[in-house]
Amino acid sequence: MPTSALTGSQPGTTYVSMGQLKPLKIKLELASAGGGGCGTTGGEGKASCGSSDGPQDMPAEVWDKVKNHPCYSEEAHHHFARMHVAVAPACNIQCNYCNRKYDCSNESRPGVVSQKLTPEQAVKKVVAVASAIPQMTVLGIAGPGDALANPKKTFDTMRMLTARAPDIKLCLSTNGLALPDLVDEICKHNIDHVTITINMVDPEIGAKIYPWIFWNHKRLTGIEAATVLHQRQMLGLEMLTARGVLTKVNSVLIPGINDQHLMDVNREVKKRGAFLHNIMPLISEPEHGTVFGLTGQRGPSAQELKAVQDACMGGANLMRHCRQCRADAVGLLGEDRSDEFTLDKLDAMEVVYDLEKRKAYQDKVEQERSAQQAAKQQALAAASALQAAQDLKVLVAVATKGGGRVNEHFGHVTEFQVYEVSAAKAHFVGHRRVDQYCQGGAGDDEQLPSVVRAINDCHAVLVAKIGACPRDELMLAGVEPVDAYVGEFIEKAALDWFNDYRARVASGAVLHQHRGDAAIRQGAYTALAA
Ligand code: CLF
Ligand code: SF4
Repeated sequence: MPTSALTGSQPGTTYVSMGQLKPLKIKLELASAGGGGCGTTGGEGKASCGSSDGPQDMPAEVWDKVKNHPCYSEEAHHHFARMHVAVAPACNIQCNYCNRKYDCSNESRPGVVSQKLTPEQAVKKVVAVASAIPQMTVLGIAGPGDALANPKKTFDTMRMLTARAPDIKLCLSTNGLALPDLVDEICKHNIDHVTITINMVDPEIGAKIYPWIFWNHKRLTGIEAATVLHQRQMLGLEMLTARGVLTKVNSVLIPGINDQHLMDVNREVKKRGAFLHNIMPLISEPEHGTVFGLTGQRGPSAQELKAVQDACMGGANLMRHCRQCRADAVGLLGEDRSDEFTLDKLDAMEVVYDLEKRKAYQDKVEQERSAQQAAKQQALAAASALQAAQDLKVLVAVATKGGGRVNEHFGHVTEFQVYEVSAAKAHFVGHRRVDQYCQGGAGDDEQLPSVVRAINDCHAVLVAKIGACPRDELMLAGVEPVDAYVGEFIEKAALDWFNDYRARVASGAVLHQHRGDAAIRQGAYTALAA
Protein backbone atom coordinates (compact mmCIF):
# COMPACT_ATOMS: atom_id res chain seq x y z
CA MET A 1 0.00 0.00 0.00
CA PRO A 2 1.52 3.39 -0.90
CA THR A 3 2.46 5.62 2.02
CA SER A 4 0.21 8.43 0.87
CA ALA A 5 -2.80 6.13 0.89
CA LEU A 6 -2.10 5.29 4.50
CA THR A 7 -1.26 8.70 5.76
CA GLY A 8 -2.31 11.34 3.33
CA SER A 9 1.30 12.47 3.42
CA GLN A 10 2.54 15.42 1.43
CA PRO A 11 5.31 15.11 -1.13
CA GLY A 12 8.57 15.76 0.63
CA THR A 13 7.41 14.46 3.98
CA THR A 14 10.21 12.38 5.42
CA TYR A 15 9.38 9.04 6.92
CA VAL A 16 11.75 6.67 8.60
CA SER A 17 13.24 4.42 6.01
CA MET A 18 12.84 0.97 7.49
CA GLY A 19 15.87 -0.41 5.72
CA GLN A 20 18.06 2.29 7.21
CA LEU A 21 17.28 1.48 10.82
CA LYS A 22 20.06 -0.31 12.62
CA PRO A 23 19.88 -1.40 16.25
CA LEU A 24 22.15 0.74 18.40
CA LYS A 25 24.09 -0.86 21.19
CA ILE A 26 23.43 0.76 24.54
CA LYS A 27 26.32 0.45 26.88
CA LEU A 28 24.91 0.25 30.38
CA GLU A 29 28.32 0.76 31.99
CA LEU A 30 28.95 3.84 29.92
CA ALA A 31 25.69 5.45 30.85
CA SER A 32 25.91 4.65 34.50
CA ALA A 33 29.41 6.01 34.61
CA GLY A 34 28.01 9.35 33.57
CA GLY A 35 29.51 9.37 30.11
CA GLY A 36 26.18 8.65 28.49
CA GLY A 37 24.34 10.63 25.93
CA CYS A 38 23.87 9.62 22.35
CA GLY A 39 26.34 12.23 21.27
CA THR A 40 23.97 14.43 19.36
CA THR A 41 23.83 18.12 20.02
CA GLY A 42 21.87 20.02 22.55
CA GLY A 43 21.90 17.86 25.63
CA GLU A 44 25.30 18.40 27.12
CA GLY A 45 25.39 20.61 30.11
CA LYS A 46 21.64 20.53 30.59
CA ALA A 47 19.89 18.91 33.48
CA SER A 48 19.18 15.44 32.20
CA CYS A 49 15.46 16.00 32.18
CA GLY A 50 14.67 18.50 29.47
CA SER A 51 11.36 19.17 31.11
CA SER A 52 13.26 20.81 33.99
CA ASP A 53 14.00 23.69 31.68
CA GLY A 54 12.94 27.16 32.72
CA PRO A 55 11.63 30.28 31.00
CA GLN A 56 15.11 31.13 29.73
CA ASP A 57 15.18 27.91 27.68
CA MET A 58 12.09 28.39 25.52
CA PRO A 59 9.84 30.99 23.90
CA ALA A 60 7.47 32.78 26.30
CA GLU A 61 4.36 31.25 24.75
CA VAL A 62 5.75 27.74 25.21
CA TRP A 63 6.78 28.45 28.80
CA ASP A 64 3.29 29.69 29.44
CA LYS A 65 1.93 26.33 28.30
CA VAL A 66 4.30 24.18 30.35
CA LYS A 67 4.96 26.10 33.55
CA ASN A 68 1.91 24.77 35.42
CA HIS A 69 1.64 21.41 33.67
CA PRO A 70 2.90 18.71 36.03
CA CYS A 71 3.86 16.32 33.24
CA TYR A 72 5.53 18.82 30.90
CA SER A 73 7.58 20.49 33.64
CA GLU A 74 9.47 18.44 36.21
CA GLU A 75 9.60 21.45 38.49
CA ALA A 76 5.83 21.98 38.24
CA HIS A 77 5.10 18.41 39.25
CA HIS A 78 6.10 19.12 42.83
CA HIS A 79 3.39 21.77 43.06
CA PHE A 80 0.65 21.30 40.49
CA ALA A 81 -1.83 18.49 40.05
CA ARG A 82 -3.58 16.86 37.13
CA MET A 83 -6.67 14.75 36.89
CA HIS A 84 -7.97 12.24 34.39
CA VAL A 85 -11.58 11.43 33.59
CA ALA A 86 -12.31 7.94 32.30
CA VAL A 87 -14.65 8.82 29.44
CA ALA A 88 -12.89 6.87 26.67
CA PRO A 89 -13.42 3.11 27.08
CA ALA A 90 -12.89 1.85 23.50
CA CYS A 91 -9.61 1.21 21.73
CA ASN A 92 -8.71 0.75 18.09
CA ILE A 93 -5.52 -1.28 18.55
CA GLN A 94 -4.20 -4.04 20.77
CA CYS A 95 -0.93 -3.72 22.66
CA ASN A 96 0.69 -6.82 24.12
CA TYR A 97 1.10 -5.00 27.46
CA CYS A 98 -2.59 -4.17 27.79
CA ASN A 99 -5.52 -6.07 29.13
CA ARG A 100 -8.75 -4.12 28.69
CA LYS A 101 -9.80 -4.95 32.21
CA TYR A 102 -6.94 -2.73 33.30
CA ASP A 103 -6.08 0.91 32.70
CA CYS A 104 -4.48 1.94 29.43
CA SER A 105 -0.78 1.31 29.71
CA ASN A 106 -0.23 4.36 27.52
CA GLU A 107 -0.82 6.47 30.57
CA SER A 108 -1.67 4.21 33.46
CA ARG A 109 -0.33 1.71 35.84
CA PRO A 110 -2.30 -1.49 35.89
CA GLY A 111 -5.39 -1.23 38.06
CA VAL A 112 -9.02 -1.15 37.10
CA VAL A 113 -10.75 2.17 36.52
CA SER A 114 -13.19 2.54 39.37
CA GLN A 115 -15.89 4.36 37.40
CA LYS A 116 -16.33 5.07 33.72
CA LEU A 117 -17.96 8.48 33.25
CA THR A 118 -20.22 10.18 30.75
CA PRO A 119 -18.99 13.58 29.56
CA GLU A 120 -21.55 15.28 31.81
CA GLN A 121 -20.41 13.32 34.87
CA ALA A 122 -16.82 14.00 33.94
CA VAL A 123 -17.31 17.78 33.78
CA LYS A 124 -19.12 17.75 37.10
CA LYS A 125 -16.22 15.84 38.62
CA VAL A 126 -13.55 18.15 37.18
CA VAL A 127 -15.27 21.26 38.48
CA ALA A 128 -15.63 19.68 41.94
CA VAL A 129 -11.97 18.64 42.01
CA ALA A 130 -10.79 22.05 40.78
CA SER A 131 -12.80 23.73 43.54
CA ALA A 132 -11.34 21.48 46.23
CA ILE A 133 -7.76 21.32 44.85
CA PRO A 134 -6.78 24.76 43.53
CA GLN A 135 -3.40 23.46 42.35
CA MET A 136 -5.20 21.14 39.90
CA THR A 137 -4.34 22.84 36.61
CA VAL A 138 -4.71 20.15 33.94
CA LEU A 139 -7.45 17.81 32.78
CA GLY A 140 -6.21 14.84 30.79
CA ILE A 141 -8.16 12.18 28.95
CA ALA A 142 -6.08 9.04 28.96
CA GLY A 143 -8.40 6.11 28.58
CA PRO A 144 -9.12 3.61 29.87
CA GLY A 145 -9.06 2.93 26.11
CA ASP A 146 -7.80 5.50 23.61
CA ALA A 147 -8.96 9.12 23.83
CA LEU A 148 -9.21 9.47 20.04
CA ALA A 149 -10.93 6.14 19.49
CA ASN A 150 -13.78 7.81 21.42
CA PRO A 151 -13.76 11.22 19.76
CA LYS A 152 -17.31 12.30 20.59
CA LYS A 153 -16.97 11.57 24.30
CA THR A 154 -13.51 13.12 24.46
CA PHE A 155 -14.35 16.33 22.64
CA ASP A 156 -17.78 16.75 24.28
CA THR A 157 -16.02 16.63 27.65
CA MET A 158 -13.42 19.18 26.57
CA ARG A 159 -16.03 21.53 25.08
CA MET A 160 -18.29 21.48 28.13
CA LEU A 161 -15.40 21.88 30.52
CA THR A 162 -14.01 24.92 28.72
CA ALA A 163 -17.37 26.62 29.17
CA ARG A 164 -17.40 25.88 32.93
CA ALA A 165 -13.72 26.21 33.86
CA PRO A 166 -11.76 28.12 31.22
CA ASP A 167 -8.51 28.23 33.20
CA ILE A 168 -7.95 24.47 33.14
CA LYS A 169 -5.47 23.25 30.54
CA LEU A 170 -6.61 20.41 28.32
CA CYS A 171 -4.50 17.39 27.55
CA LEU A 172 -5.05 14.02 25.94
CA SER A 173 -3.23 10.81 25.25
CA THR A 174 -3.50 8.56 22.21
CA ASN A 175 -1.88 5.67 20.42
CA GLY A 176 -1.91 7.92 17.33
CA LEU A 177 -3.87 5.74 14.92
CA ALA A 178 -6.81 8.13 14.61
CA LEU A 179 -4.73 11.24 15.24
CA PRO A 180 -4.21 12.65 11.71
CA ASP A 181 -7.97 12.73 11.15
CA LEU A 182 -8.60 14.61 14.39
CA VAL A 183 -5.83 17.20 14.56
CA ASP A 184 -8.16 19.99 13.42
CA GLU A 185 -10.67 19.03 16.09
CA ILE A 186 -7.90 19.02 18.72
CA CYS A 187 -6.94 22.55 17.72
CA LYS A 188 -10.56 23.69 17.64
CA HIS A 189 -10.91 22.71 21.30
CA ASN A 190 -7.68 24.46 22.31
CA ILE A 191 -6.09 21.24 23.45
CA ASP A 192 -2.52 22.41 23.90
CA HIS A 193 -0.95 19.14 25.00
CA VAL A 194 -1.11 15.78 23.26
CA THR A 195 0.72 12.59 24.16
CA ILE A 196 1.34 9.89 21.53
CA THR A 197 2.57 6.51 22.67
CA ILE A 198 5.27 5.51 20.19
CA ASN A 199 7.12 2.31 21.02
CA MET A 200 8.88 1.81 17.69
CA VAL A 201 9.77 3.36 14.36
CA ASP A 202 10.44 -0.04 12.80
CA PRO A 203 7.37 -2.16 11.99
CA GLU A 204 9.33 -5.36 12.51
CA ILE A 205 9.72 -4.36 16.13
CA GLY A 206 6.16 -3.05 16.14
CA ALA A 207 4.81 -6.46 15.12
CA LYS A 208 6.22 -7.85 18.38
CA ILE A 209 4.27 -5.25 20.38
CA TYR A 210 0.98 -4.87 18.49
CA PRO A 211 -0.90 -8.03 17.38
CA TRP A 212 -3.55 -6.03 15.52
CA ILE A 213 -5.04 -2.66 14.76
CA PHE A 214 -8.50 -1.76 13.53
CA TRP A 215 -8.25 0.76 10.73
CA ASN A 216 -10.49 1.76 7.83
CA HIS A 217 -13.14 -0.79 8.92
CA LYS A 218 -10.60 -3.62 8.76
CA ARG A 219 -8.54 -5.56 11.23
CA LEU A 220 -4.88 -5.55 10.18
CA THR A 221 -2.22 -7.76 11.76
CA GLY A 222 1.54 -8.25 11.83
CA ILE A 223 3.94 -6.01 9.91
CA GLU A 224 1.09 -4.44 7.95
CA ALA A 225 -0.64 -3.32 11.15
CA ALA A 226 2.59 -1.96 12.63
CA THR A 227 3.43 -0.13 9.38
CA VAL A 228 0.09 1.67 9.30
CA LEU A 229 0.32 2.53 12.98
CA HIS A 230 3.87 3.85 12.60
CA GLN A 231 3.02 6.01 9.62
CA ARG A 232 -0.09 7.42 11.27
CA GLN A 233 1.90 8.21 14.42
CA MET A 234 4.61 10.04 12.48
CA LEU A 235 2.09 11.98 10.42
CA GLY A 236 0.04 12.90 13.48
CA LEU A 237 3.14 14.15 15.27
CA GLU A 238 4.18 16.26 12.30
CA MET A 239 0.70 17.75 11.99
CA LEU A 240 0.57 18.67 15.68
CA THR A 241 4.02 20.24 15.50
CA ALA A 242 2.98 22.27 12.46
CA ARG A 243 0.03 23.63 14.41
CA GLY A 244 2.02 24.50 17.54
CA VAL A 245 0.48 21.83 19.79
CA LEU A 246 3.01 20.64 22.39
CA THR A 247 3.47 16.94 21.88
CA LYS A 248 4.95 14.45 24.27
CA VAL A 249 5.90 10.97 23.17
CA ASN A 250 5.54 8.08 25.59
CA SER A 251 7.51 4.91 24.98
CA VAL A 252 7.22 1.71 26.97
CA LEU A 253 10.66 0.19 27.48
CA ILE A 254 10.34 -3.54 26.77
CA PRO A 255 13.65 -5.31 27.44
CA GLY A 256 14.77 -7.45 24.53
CA ILE A 257 12.21 -5.93 22.16
CA ASN A 258 12.70 -2.17 21.92
CA ASP A 259 15.32 -1.25 24.54
CA GLN A 260 18.09 -0.81 21.96
CA HIS A 261 15.63 0.81 19.57
CA LEU A 262 14.38 3.65 21.75
CA MET A 263 17.29 5.92 20.78
CA ASP A 264 16.04 5.62 17.19
CA VAL A 265 12.56 6.51 18.39
CA ASN A 266 13.98 9.44 20.34
CA ARG A 267 15.84 10.73 17.30
CA GLU A 268 12.88 10.38 14.95
CA VAL A 269 10.38 12.07 17.25
CA LYS A 270 12.80 14.90 17.93
CA LYS A 271 13.14 15.39 14.18
CA ARG A 272 9.37 15.75 13.96
CA GLY A 273 9.14 18.29 16.75
CA ALA A 274 8.21 16.29 19.87
CA PHE A 275 8.60 18.50 22.93
CA LEU A 276 9.30 15.67 25.37
CA HIS A 277 10.09 11.98 25.29
CA ASN A 278 8.90 9.92 28.24
CA ILE A 279 10.51 6.47 28.44
CA MET A 280 8.53 4.36 30.90
CA PRO A 281 9.23 0.86 32.23
CA LEU A 282 7.05 -2.01 31.07
CA ILE A 283 4.90 -3.18 33.95
CA SER A 284 4.26 -6.84 33.37
CA GLU A 285 2.99 -9.47 35.76
CA PRO A 286 1.11 -12.69 34.97
CA GLU A 287 -1.86 -11.54 37.07
CA HIS A 288 -2.43 -8.59 34.72
CA GLY A 289 -3.50 -11.12 32.09
CA THR A 290 -1.60 -9.37 29.30
CA VAL A 291 0.25 -11.21 26.53
CA PHE A 292 3.56 -10.00 27.91
CA GLY A 293 2.55 -10.84 31.48
CA LEU A 294 1.50 -14.35 30.51
CA THR A 295 4.54 -15.06 28.35
CA GLY A 296 7.04 -13.97 30.98
CA GLN A 297 8.21 -10.77 29.30
CA ARG A 298 9.92 -8.88 32.10
CA GLY A 299 10.10 -5.15 32.75
CA PRO A 300 13.45 -3.32 33.12
CA SER A 301 15.35 -2.79 36.37
CA ALA A 302 15.81 0.75 37.65
CA GLN A 303 19.34 1.00 36.28
CA GLU A 304 18.33 -0.45 32.89
CA LEU A 305 15.65 2.22 32.60
CA LYS A 306 18.04 4.96 33.64
CA ALA A 307 20.69 3.72 31.21
CA VAL A 308 18.30 3.95 28.24
CA GLN A 309 17.12 7.38 29.36
CA ASP A 310 20.70 8.56 29.80
CA ALA A 311 21.62 7.16 26.39
CA CYS A 312 18.88 9.32 24.86
CA MET A 313 20.17 12.55 26.41
CA GLY A 314 20.96 15.04 23.71
CA GLY A 315 17.98 13.98 21.60
CA ALA A 316 14.40 14.93 22.37
CA ASN A 317 14.10 16.29 25.92
CA LEU A 318 13.42 13.56 28.42
CA MET A 319 10.66 13.27 30.96
CA ARG A 320 11.66 11.12 33.91
CA HIS A 321 8.96 11.92 36.43
CA CYS A 322 6.05 10.03 34.85
CA ARG A 323 4.02 7.98 37.32
CA GLN A 324 2.16 5.84 34.74
CA CYS A 325 -1.06 7.06 36.29
CA ARG A 326 -4.47 5.49 36.21
CA ALA A 327 -7.02 6.70 33.68
CA ASP A 328 -8.99 8.19 36.57
CA ALA A 329 -6.10 9.58 38.65
CA VAL A 330 -6.61 12.77 40.66
CA GLY A 331 -3.97 14.81 42.46
CA LEU A 332 -0.25 15.47 42.35
CA LEU A 333 1.64 12.96 40.24
CA GLY A 334 2.41 10.11 42.58
CA GLU A 335 -0.64 10.60 44.75
CA ASP A 336 -4.14 9.42 43.95
CA ARG A 337 -7.11 11.18 45.46
CA SER A 338 -9.72 9.71 43.13
CA ASP A 339 -11.45 8.00 46.06
CA GLU A 340 -12.40 11.41 47.44
CA PHE A 341 -14.35 12.24 44.29
CA THR A 342 -16.52 9.24 43.48
CA LEU A 343 -19.90 10.00 41.90
CA ASP A 344 -21.85 9.47 45.12
CA LYS A 345 -19.48 11.77 47.03
CA LEU A 346 -19.78 14.42 44.32
CA ASP A 347 -23.53 14.55 44.84
CA ALA A 348 -23.02 15.49 48.47
CA MET A 349 -20.34 18.11 47.77
CA GLU A 350 -20.84 21.84 47.78
CA VAL A 351 -19.03 23.06 44.68
CA VAL A 352 -17.98 26.69 44.37
CA TYR A 353 -15.78 27.31 41.37
CA ASP A 354 -13.84 30.38 42.42
CA LEU A 355 -11.43 31.49 39.71
CA GLU A 356 -9.90 34.23 41.86
CA LYS A 357 -9.21 31.83 44.72
CA ARG A 358 -7.58 29.39 42.34
CA LYS A 359 -5.40 32.12 40.90
CA ALA A 360 -4.39 33.42 44.35
CA TYR A 361 -3.38 29.91 45.37
CA GLN A 362 -1.36 29.40 42.22
CA ASP A 363 0.42 32.73 42.76
CA LYS A 364 1.46 31.48 46.20
CA VAL A 365 2.80 28.31 44.63
CA GLU A 366 4.84 30.46 42.22
CA GLN A 367 6.47 32.23 45.17
CA GLU A 368 7.32 28.89 46.78
CA ARG A 369 8.78 27.73 43.48
CA SER A 370 10.99 30.82 43.22
CA ALA A 371 12.21 30.22 46.78
CA GLN A 372 13.06 26.64 45.80
CA GLN A 373 15.08 27.87 42.83
CA ALA A 374 16.93 30.42 44.96
CA ALA A 375 17.80 27.75 47.56
CA LYS A 376 19.15 25.49 44.83
CA GLN A 377 21.31 28.25 43.35
CA GLN A 378 22.65 29.09 46.78
CA ALA A 379 23.57 25.46 47.46
CA LEU A 380 25.24 25.19 44.05
CA ALA A 381 27.30 28.30 44.69
CA ALA A 382 28.46 26.83 48.01
CA ALA A 383 29.27 23.52 46.31
CA SER A 384 31.39 25.10 43.61
CA ALA A 385 33.42 26.93 46.25
CA LEU A 386 34.54 23.65 47.79
CA GLN A 387 37.81 22.07 46.69
CA ALA A 388 37.04 18.35 46.58
CA ALA A 389 36.65 15.53 44.14
CA GLN A 390 34.67 16.98 41.23
CA ASP A 391 33.88 13.70 39.55
CA LEU A 392 31.72 12.08 42.20
CA LYS A 393 28.12 11.50 41.18
CA VAL A 394 25.63 9.61 43.32
CA LEU A 395 21.93 8.88 43.58
CA VAL A 396 19.97 10.06 46.59
CA ALA A 397 16.43 8.93 47.46
CA VAL A 398 14.09 11.50 49.01
CA ALA A 399 10.98 11.07 51.13
CA THR A 400 8.60 13.86 50.19
CA LYS A 401 4.88 14.44 50.24
CA GLY A 402 5.07 17.41 47.87
CA GLY A 403 6.06 21.06 47.72
CA GLY A 404 9.59 20.11 46.65
CA ARG A 405 10.68 19.56 50.27
CA VAL A 406 12.06 16.75 52.42
CA ASN A 407 8.95 16.31 54.51
CA GLU A 408 7.86 12.68 54.71
CA HIS A 409 8.58 9.98 57.28
CA PHE A 410 10.40 6.93 55.93
CA GLY A 411 7.60 4.66 57.10
CA HIS A 412 4.90 6.64 55.27
CA VAL A 413 6.54 6.69 51.87
CA THR A 414 4.79 5.01 48.95
CA GLU A 415 7.15 6.61 46.46
CA PHE A 416 10.72 7.87 46.82
CA GLN A 417 11.95 10.54 44.46
CA VAL A 418 15.47 9.92 43.19
CA TYR A 419 17.97 12.69 42.48
CA GLU A 420 21.34 12.42 40.82
CA VAL A 421 23.76 14.66 42.70
CA SER A 422 27.21 15.92 41.80
CA ALA A 423 29.21 19.03 42.64
CA ALA A 424 27.60 20.74 39.66
CA LYS A 425 23.94 19.86 40.09
CA ALA A 426 21.18 17.93 41.78
CA HIS A 427 18.45 16.86 39.44
CA PHE A 428 15.47 14.57 39.47
CA VAL A 429 16.05 11.29 37.61
CA GLY A 430 13.15 9.12 38.66
CA HIS A 431 10.97 7.73 41.36
CA ARG A 432 10.59 4.36 43.06
CA ARG A 433 7.30 3.02 44.29
CA VAL A 434 7.27 1.00 47.48
CA ASP A 435 4.70 -0.54 49.74
CA GLN A 436 4.29 1.64 52.80
CA TYR A 437 6.58 0.28 55.54
CA CYS A 438 4.55 1.65 58.43
CA GLN A 439 1.27 -0.27 58.57
CA GLY A 440 -1.33 0.54 61.22
CA GLY A 441 1.15 2.51 63.33
CA ALA A 442 3.98 -0.04 63.36
CA GLY A 443 6.76 -0.99 60.97
CA ASP A 444 6.10 -4.05 58.84
CA ASP A 445 9.41 -5.86 58.78
CA GLU A 446 8.33 -8.05 55.90
CA GLN A 447 8.03 -4.97 53.66
CA LEU A 448 11.43 -3.62 54.60
CA PRO A 449 13.62 -5.66 52.23
CA SER A 450 11.48 -4.65 49.24
CA VAL A 451 11.73 -0.98 50.26
CA VAL A 452 15.49 -1.25 50.54
CA ARG A 453 15.68 -3.04 47.17
CA ALA A 454 13.81 -0.16 45.53
CA ILE A 455 16.51 2.35 46.50
CA ASN A 456 19.45 -0.01 46.53
CA ASP A 457 21.29 2.04 43.89
CA CYS A 458 21.22 5.16 46.12
CA HIS A 459 23.96 6.28 48.48
CA ALA A 460 21.58 8.01 50.91
CA VAL A 461 17.93 8.50 51.68
CA LEU A 462 16.75 11.89 52.96
CA VAL A 463 13.76 11.61 55.28
CA ALA A 464 11.84 13.69 57.80
CA LYS A 465 12.02 10.89 60.35
CA ILE A 466 13.05 7.23 60.53
CA GLY A 467 12.89 4.50 63.15
CA ALA A 468 15.79 2.49 64.52
CA CYS A 469 14.97 -0.74 62.68
CA PRO A 470 14.81 0.62 59.11
CA ARG A 471 17.81 2.83 59.91
CA ASP A 472 19.90 -0.24 60.79
CA GLU A 473 18.64 -2.18 57.79
CA LEU A 474 19.50 0.65 55.40
CA MET A 475 22.97 1.11 56.85
CA LEU A 476 23.58 -2.59 56.53
CA ALA A 477 22.61 -2.33 52.86
CA GLY A 478 24.96 0.64 52.40
CA VAL A 479 22.28 3.35 52.08
CA GLU A 480 22.83 6.21 54.52
CA PRO A 481 19.62 7.32 56.27
CA VAL A 482 19.67 11.11 56.73
CA ASP A 483 17.15 13.10 58.78
CA ALA A 484 19.18 16.30 59.09
CA TYR A 485 17.33 18.26 56.39
CA VAL A 486 13.73 18.15 57.54
CA GLY A 487 11.53 20.65 55.71
CA GLU A 488 14.32 21.87 53.41
CA PHE A 489 13.98 22.14 49.63
CA ILE A 490 15.07 18.87 48.06
CA GLU A 491 17.83 20.08 45.74
CA LYS A 492 19.43 22.18 48.45
CA ALA A 493 19.22 19.33 50.96
CA ALA A 494 20.69 16.87 48.43
CA LEU A 495 23.56 19.21 47.57
CA ASP A 496 24.28 19.97 51.23
CA TRP A 497 24.33 16.28 52.06
CA PHE A 498 26.55 15.63 49.03
CA ASN A 499 29.06 18.28 50.09
CA ASP A 500 29.25 16.72 53.51
CA TYR A 501 29.59 13.25 51.95
CA ARG A 502 32.41 14.18 49.63
CA ALA A 503 34.21 15.94 52.48
CA ARG A 504 33.98 12.66 54.41
CA VAL A 505 35.25 10.75 51.39
CA ALA A 506 38.13 13.20 50.97
CA SER A 507 39.11 12.89 54.62
CA GLY A 508 39.04 9.09 54.45
CA ALA A 509 36.20 8.84 56.98
CA VAL A 510 34.05 7.16 54.34
CA LEU A 511 35.05 4.87 51.51
CA HIS A 512 33.10 5.77 48.37
CA GLN A 513 31.71 2.64 46.76
CA HIS A 514 29.73 1.97 43.60
CA ARG A 515 26.12 1.01 44.35
CA GLY A 516 24.28 -1.88 42.70
CA ASP A 517 20.99 -1.97 40.81
CA ALA A 518 17.50 -1.41 42.18
CA ALA A 519 14.11 -2.97 41.51
CA ILE A 520 11.18 -1.23 39.81
CA ARG A 521 8.03 -2.18 41.64
CA GLN A 522 5.48 -4.02 39.51
CA GLY A 523 1.73 -3.76 39.84
CA ALA A 524 -0.54 -2.09 42.33
CA TYR A 525 0.35 -1.26 45.91
CA THR A 526 -0.31 -3.73 48.65
CA ALA A 527 -3.43 -2.56 50.47
CA LEU A 528 -2.69 -0.74 53.71
CA ALA A 529 -3.52 -2.58 56.87
CA ALA A 530 -6.61 -1.16 58.58
FE1 CLF B 1 -2.58 13.06 31.93
FE2 CLF B 1 -0.74 12.42 30.30
FE3 CLF B 1 -1.82 14.76 30.08
FE4 CLF B 1 -0.25 14.24 32.10
S1 CLF B 1 -0.48 12.03 32.68
S2 CLF B 1 -2.84 12.86 29.75
S3 CLF B 1 0.34 14.31 29.97
S4 CLF B 1 -2.24 15.17 32.22
FE5 CLF B 1 1.79 12.43 33.11
FE6 CLF B 1 0.57 10.39 34.17
FE7 CLF B 1 2.91 10.05 33.06
FE8 CLF B 1 0.85 10.56 31.60
S5 CLF B 1 2.49 11.29 34.81
S6 CLF B 1 1.11 8.77 32.85
S7 CLF B 1 2.87 11.52 31.45
FE1 SF4 C 1 -4.55 -0.77 25.72
FE2 SF4 C 1 -4.01 1.79 25.38
FE3 SF4 C 1 -2.77 -0.06 23.86
FE4 SF4 C 1 -5.36 0.50 23.52
S1 SF4 C 1 -3.62 1.90 23.18
S2 SF4 C 1 -4.45 -1.53 23.64
S3 SF4 C 1 -6.07 0.86 25.60
S4 SF4 C 1 -2.53 0.23 26.07
